Amino acid sequence: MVRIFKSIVLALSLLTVAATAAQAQVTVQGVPVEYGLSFQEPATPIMERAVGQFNVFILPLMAAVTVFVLVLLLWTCWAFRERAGHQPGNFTHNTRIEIIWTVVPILILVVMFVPAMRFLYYNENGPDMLINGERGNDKHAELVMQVTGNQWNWTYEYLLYRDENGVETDVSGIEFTANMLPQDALLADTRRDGSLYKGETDYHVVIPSNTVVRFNVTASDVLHAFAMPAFGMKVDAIPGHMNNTWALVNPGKEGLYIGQCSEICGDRHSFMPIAIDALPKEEFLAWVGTAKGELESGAIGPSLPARYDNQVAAAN
Ligand SMILES: [Cu+2]
Repeated sequence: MVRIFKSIVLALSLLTVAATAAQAQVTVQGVPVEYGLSFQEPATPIMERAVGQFNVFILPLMAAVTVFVLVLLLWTCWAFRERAGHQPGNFTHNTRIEIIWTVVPILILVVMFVPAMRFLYYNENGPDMLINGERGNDKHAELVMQVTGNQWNWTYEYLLYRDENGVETDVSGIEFTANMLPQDALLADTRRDGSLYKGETDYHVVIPSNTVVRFNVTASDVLHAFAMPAFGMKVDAIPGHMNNTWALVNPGKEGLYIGQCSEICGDRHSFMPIAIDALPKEEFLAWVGTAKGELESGAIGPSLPARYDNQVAAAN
């Protein structure tokens, strides 16, 4: 009886371990896919809005206008053809139709302008305004970091982490430069997804999910652009100038995100990817502790979050 009970306990604990390991595996959330026609799955409220307003609303509106004009043109060519005995008219103005073709496009532009301006304002001021459409649910940036574009890699410096309760965690000293991982190194590293060649970097940026993160973006040499498609984020990195943007990765969207420099910046422009791990706050804080220690003891960059090692453990 005791033996049966013991084996049940053992089986249950093994299941729990397996479940925890599976839970902590690295999910590649945002990455370009072959033959992908649409946007990546949005991971932030900004991208949700961008897709909702521009891909779902304005794109069909534009398509409808284009089809309408094309059909009108083809129909006119056919219905008023000379062969059917039509003669050109000799009038030059028609007040009613001129009013219609001025007012209707203006109305269409207004319909497009209002959500576009609201979106731009949100994109600029989101964290200080409202998130997820709920007033009174204001969230302020908890993590602030500086991103510097260089020919041809990115330098990340963690500046401040203060959580929603005002509790500060020391992130000073977390500064590193992330380079694209060469293919042989990528394939040799069992913790990583070998298909992410030209997307994976040696060191990852780690940010907490469900948290507003502010990115101050600049460049050290020429123009670059810091872009992460699934976040709806693309900011010019300009030498001598500080731009900023923000991201809030929705809960449930934790994982690895791949972006790239989006400004032609020189001959290795296409080899400066951006790899961001968005992880639950506890995992982010655990990584901060480890990374700080590593960098202070002279490492070039921080090791990957614990999730990557769990993944290896789960695979074995
Ligand atoms: Cu660049």
